[in-house]
Amino acid sequence: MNTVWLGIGANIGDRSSFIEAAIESLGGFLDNLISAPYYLTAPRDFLDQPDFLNTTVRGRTLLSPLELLDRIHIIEADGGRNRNDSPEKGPRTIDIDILLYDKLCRTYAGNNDSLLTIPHRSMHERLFVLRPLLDLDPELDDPRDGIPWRIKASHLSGQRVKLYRR
Ligand code: PH2
Ligand code: MG
Ligand code: MG
Repeated sequence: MNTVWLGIGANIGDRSSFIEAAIESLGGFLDNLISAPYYLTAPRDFLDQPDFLNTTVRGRTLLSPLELLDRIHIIEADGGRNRNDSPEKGPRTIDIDILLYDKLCRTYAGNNDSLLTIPHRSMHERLFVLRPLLDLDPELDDPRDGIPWRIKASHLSGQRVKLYRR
C-alpha cells in the first residue's frame, strides 16, 4: 500500500458541500482516509476571485499516481468542475491535487507540458496547503531535501489562512 496526501480546494457555491462530496467519493478507493480541518484562505496566483475553503486528506491506495489522477479527474467532473469555462488557477467548484505519494519524486510527461509532478510543484509556497497538511502529519518532511514541512511553512508569512471548521 502507498500513502498519498491530497490537497482539496473550492471557491464557488456551497464550498464545504463540494469538499465533503469529494472526500466521500475519494473514500471509494482510498483506505484509512482522514481529513484535516477546513481553512478559509485568500486566493493566490489569480487574485480576483472569491476566498477558498481548503483542506488536505491522507489515505492509502494500491493505485499508481496516474491511476489516482484519473479517478480524481472523474470526481472533479462530477463536482461540476469544468476546465474549459474558467481561467487556469481561477474559480472552481472543486480542485483535488496530488501533493505527495509516499516519498516519490517524479514528473510524468504529458503531450505538451508535464502531466503530473510529485511532490506538487507549488506546495512549498502555499500555506493553504501546508497548514492542513501539518495538521495531519506535523513531522512530515519534503522527500526532495528532507527538510520538515513545518520549517518551510514557518517561512511563509502574510498568507491569510484561517481555521474555518474542525
Ligand atoms: N488554488 C489555486 C490557485 N489559488 N488559492 C487558494 N487560497 N486556494 C486554492 O486552492 C488555490 C488558490 C489553483 O489550484
Ligand atoms: Mg488541480
Ligand atoms: Mg490546485
